[in-house]
Amino acid sequence: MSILTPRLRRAITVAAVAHRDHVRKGSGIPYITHLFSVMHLLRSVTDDEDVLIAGLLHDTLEDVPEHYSAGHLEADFGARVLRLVRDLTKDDSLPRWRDRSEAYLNHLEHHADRDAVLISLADKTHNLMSIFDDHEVIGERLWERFNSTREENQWWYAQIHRVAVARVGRNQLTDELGELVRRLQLL
Ligand SMILES: [Mn+2]
Repeated sequence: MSILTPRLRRAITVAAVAHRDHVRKGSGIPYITHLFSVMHLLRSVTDDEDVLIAGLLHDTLEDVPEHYSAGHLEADFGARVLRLVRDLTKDDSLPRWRDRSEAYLNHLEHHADRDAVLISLADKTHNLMSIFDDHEVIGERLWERFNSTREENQWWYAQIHRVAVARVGRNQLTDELGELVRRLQLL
């Protein structure tokens, strides 16, 4: 797909408005930068409009449900986009980081739509890129921002990579994440 379709334009606006008061952890830059990056990473592996839209909106239900609900998502973009975003929404009822992470991985490996796995792959690849960017600026203090340690993050990204390869096979994004995971082990 070479142009921004009307639905994709609408999703960009919705994402920018829904996340308007939301910044990236640590760097403080507007959250929309993450959503654009996820969309662009996704475009290296798919031109499916619903998947690109779900990529733009993947954090709405988890992070800004007060601005954009599941009902809005389905009314504006349809049941498939809603299902993809739901596949990527962590279970907030689990208090511990490790339990939430294991539940997410289990869902991704055994239940999530294959296209949701692609979105997760783009999401985690950009999150890990951001970790390296921030590490260059503030070094080891970076880990103080997370609810998880460096070792837990090393485990988390390695697991995401393993599950993604198992679900979708190797592609440009799994190769990119694999390389970043190797670098993370040395950080
Ligand atoms: Mn995200």
